[in-house]
Amino acid sequence: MKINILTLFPELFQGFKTQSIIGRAIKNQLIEINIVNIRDFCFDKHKQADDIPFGGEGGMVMKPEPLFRALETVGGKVIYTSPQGVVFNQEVALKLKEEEEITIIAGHYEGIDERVVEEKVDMEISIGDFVLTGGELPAMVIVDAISRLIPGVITKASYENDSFFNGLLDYPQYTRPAEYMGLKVPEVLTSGNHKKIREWRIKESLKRTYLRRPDLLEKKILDKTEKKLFNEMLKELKENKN
Ligand code: 4HQ
Repeated sequence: MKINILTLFPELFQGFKTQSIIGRAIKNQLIEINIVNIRDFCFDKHKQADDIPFGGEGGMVMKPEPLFRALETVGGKVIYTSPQGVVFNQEVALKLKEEEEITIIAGHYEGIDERVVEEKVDMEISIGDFVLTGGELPAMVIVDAISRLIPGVITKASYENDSFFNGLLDYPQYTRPAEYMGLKVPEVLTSGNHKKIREWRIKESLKRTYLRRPDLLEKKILDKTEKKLFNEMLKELKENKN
């Protein structure tokens, strides 16, 4: 998959492109990240990328000409990150990972001239209900979430365990040592009884989802085992309250 990112701050992507899982995915040619400096498409003497808004008030708006020009050099679905967009989630990530090429416009300041959105943007995406200084972090969030779904970027076992893959939150994880300063890991995990471990994990997932994200549980269809474990979990919760 080829991902183009249009930005005024290309250096923000240096670490993102070279480190950890994304760095390895690029090395292994599973993804390509093409950072396009919008400034390269500012043709006036001062290479001005932004200007004051018509109608006054507030900060600066990114000028349309450099964006229109930069977009001529790239392909694929064009995404613009803004709080006005559809809220990003795993479902959107799963759809986008099927694209051969995408382009993300990372706006800065007060955003971009609306004519670019109207003429060129296929999808406006928000990463949540808060306001950031720029679209660079949202672009990284989107690219990160999509990339790890591309075959070979992480092991299948890793993403099959994801929260949201099965519609439930993750169960708690522990690693060695089995005891640290008197803090022990749950006994079942060191028991070697794999059926018991599986059941404990499903139950913990169900408990967390029930307590923290009941909205997810409403959408989830429980199979027979999950139903049984869910009822056991409710019973245990009640007993612990009394
Ligand atoms: N932005 N989800 C870009 C965001 C945002 C969000 C603020 C993006 C300002 C210009 N983007 N501009 N939340 O807060 O995607």
